[in-house]
Amino acid sequence: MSFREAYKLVTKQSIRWFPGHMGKGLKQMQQKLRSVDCIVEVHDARIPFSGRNPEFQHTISGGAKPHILVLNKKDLTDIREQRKIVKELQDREGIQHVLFTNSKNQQCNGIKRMLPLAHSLISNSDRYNRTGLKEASIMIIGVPNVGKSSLLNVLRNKNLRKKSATQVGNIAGVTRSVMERIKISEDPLIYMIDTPGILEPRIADDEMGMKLALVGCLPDHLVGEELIADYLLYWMNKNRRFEYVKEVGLESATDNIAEVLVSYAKGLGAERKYKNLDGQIVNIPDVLVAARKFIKNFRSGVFGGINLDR
Ligand SMILES: Nc1nc2c(ncn2[C@@H]2O[C@H](COP(=O)(O)OP(=O)(O)O)[C@@H](O)[C@H]2O)c(=O)[nH]1
Ligand SMILES: [Mg+2]
Repeated sequence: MSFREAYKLVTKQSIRWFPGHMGKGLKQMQQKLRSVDCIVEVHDARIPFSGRNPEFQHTISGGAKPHILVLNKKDLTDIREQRKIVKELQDREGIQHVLFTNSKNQQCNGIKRMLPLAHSLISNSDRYNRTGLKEASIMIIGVPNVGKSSLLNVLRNKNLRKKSATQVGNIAGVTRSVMERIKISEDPLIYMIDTPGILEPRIADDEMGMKLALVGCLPDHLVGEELIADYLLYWMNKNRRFEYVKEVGLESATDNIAEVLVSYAKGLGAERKYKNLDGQIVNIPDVLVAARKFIKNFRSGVFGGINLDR
């Protein structure tokens, strides 16, 4: 059986999403940058090599500030690849400090290491020593929905034992403006600034755009659930990940998303009413419900740990 080897979109419209608040957010971030001592860039660990906003590279980490790349949602990935990914990021992109985290787990090793690492990088940085400041600010940046606010909350709860302070949401784009500093450590005194997720205004690469969509960095309804499901199917087939076949009630793998969704909808008992050409109302499989469930399975790890960049 052969499957698609590359993924091409008919129109790129679906992966273009740069609402006004993103441009505004980026400006606010640049303004606050002067008073920031360290940048924590959060990204989704399921796409370790793609989808980061190049704008961050140029305008934000461009100044010689300490930078930590946090690959969050590690609970949804194949953890055996962590070491290799860290090495590749170091070798290929010169990123010195990479941590894997699961912001839903207070005991997570990466979370435990984050503040000590940030603090040691800050203490050794020029700016900090020059100004003689006794407090440090960390700005947390990244594309939408990668877990920036969740991380901030877990650090805050862990170190200061207070209730959550910054809003978390499973819809891309919950945090819309650059927030005030939030204290995350008393001694040493460290503040963190949450920011809205910011995407590249023009995602040129179809696959990169679809990977971002699949992990939830773009709103599903804008991209289209059936298109996201189709990309997921393409990716699983190409990588010989056939866990889905049984789940959707098929006998064997297929590269045809309609076949997958119709079979799945039937299995789920999902139907919708449809008026056929004779004007009769008939029940047909609800493929949208099936597409949503198919994507949800992937996102909750039902199809196993995943690295979309492999
Ligand atoms: N499985 C998993 N989900 C996470 C993790 N971190 C955040 N999330 C979820 O991802 C979604 C986006 O989180 P949020 O903190 O609002 O992301 P932000 O837009 O980057 O601030 C929420 O539904 C979180 O519950 C993680 O480490 N693992
Ligand atoms: Mg947020």
